[in-house]
Amino acid sequence: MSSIPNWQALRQDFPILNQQVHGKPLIYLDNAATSQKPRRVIDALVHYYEHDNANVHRGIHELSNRATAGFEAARTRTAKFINAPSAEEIIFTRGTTESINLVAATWGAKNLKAGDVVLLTEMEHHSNIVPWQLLAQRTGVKVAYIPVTGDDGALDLTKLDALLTPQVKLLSLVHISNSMGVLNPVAELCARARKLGITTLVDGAQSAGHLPVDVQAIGCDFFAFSGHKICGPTGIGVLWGRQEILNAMPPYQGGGEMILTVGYDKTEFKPAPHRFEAGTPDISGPIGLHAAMDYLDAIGRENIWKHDQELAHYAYEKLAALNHIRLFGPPAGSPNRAGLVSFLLKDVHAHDVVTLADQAGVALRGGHHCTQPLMHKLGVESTARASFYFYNTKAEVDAFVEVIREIQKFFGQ
Ligand code: 7TS
Repeated sequence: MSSIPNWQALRQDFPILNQQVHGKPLIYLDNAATSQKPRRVIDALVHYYEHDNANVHRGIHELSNRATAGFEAARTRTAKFINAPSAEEIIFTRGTTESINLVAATWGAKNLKAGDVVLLTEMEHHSNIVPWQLLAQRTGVKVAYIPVTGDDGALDLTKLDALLTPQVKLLSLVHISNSMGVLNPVAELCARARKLGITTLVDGAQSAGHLPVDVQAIGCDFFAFSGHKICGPTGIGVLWGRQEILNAMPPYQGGGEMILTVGYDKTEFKPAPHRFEAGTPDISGPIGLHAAMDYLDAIGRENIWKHDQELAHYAYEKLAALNHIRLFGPPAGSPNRAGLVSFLLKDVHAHDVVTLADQAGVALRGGHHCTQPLMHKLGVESTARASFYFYNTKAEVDAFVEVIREIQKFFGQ
């Protein structure tokens, strides 16, 4: 394990953190929406455009060779980042959303028929609900949900036996919930699904950059995540899938890069991953992502996980000590609480909390967090959310809770 990092010193790697917002030092607690980028990632992007920019996989000139080498090295690095058996199983996408849409549009269209069931959980992000609903409209597939028990965000696994009918062909679930901050037992659930011949997809948008991820240990068939939430650039994401599954899937989009031969009537496609990467890809994205992965793994994701959890437990405890507050997700001290805290103040809209916090320099998120069905189930419209990353400090949590206390006073509480 990497030695314990100097968290305070790491903040210096993030130029953006060193600024004032509305006259107050910025406290950035919206990391579940997107993370900030260290200098090393910014430099990798600048270096690529200043020295190596060319199109990939086609030129036989020096710059094209360099761009291709950088692009493909990022694929190899990504495989290592999630312990995938082969770089050929790594497909670059725009993000988690596109990764899941790709599976629905290709694997789903080929393997699912009317009456089959896609099993999700009630805490999924819209990006792991809507693609399946769209597929359901086209094919007659049904979508079912593992229930959430309540405000603590736990999955009601007592319902699992009844839900795992022979019609279930896919289990697709979130690793860490972006609105509840709960870490789900994905390995256990994938193992149960596997025994029944059910294909599995794990949405790792909130987990990939926050804890060590090993897709072989999880035992899933697909794993999706976004570069921008793990210190990488926006516009680049990853879909990992087992090679034999990927190579049996039809293409996603058609065009250049993904073909072996094209005739006027017939086209032969490349194997994975290129079959799924039509057209000129985002080239700087994987190169920036490569730098981000190196950066995170030098810190050690096991260290990041401990740090994130510590901040979340600390924030939860401090918020729980306030009156007139409703907290979501596992209580402080639970090993499955990840690095974010969702909450509601009595009689204060989450958007007001976020607006007032912004005036104090604190960046939060308020809303349904793209988990509208879960919000409805819990009987709320929205929550306020503080989401942490390794560059956040206990002093920032103290300042954030103080701001929440001031907001309560403002509303006469
Ligand atoms: N899945 C989860 C669990 C997420 O948290 C998000 C984004 C996505 C999928 C989609 O990722 P994208 O990169 O394709 O957009 N979550 C959030 C959030 O919590 N606030 O803003 C985006």
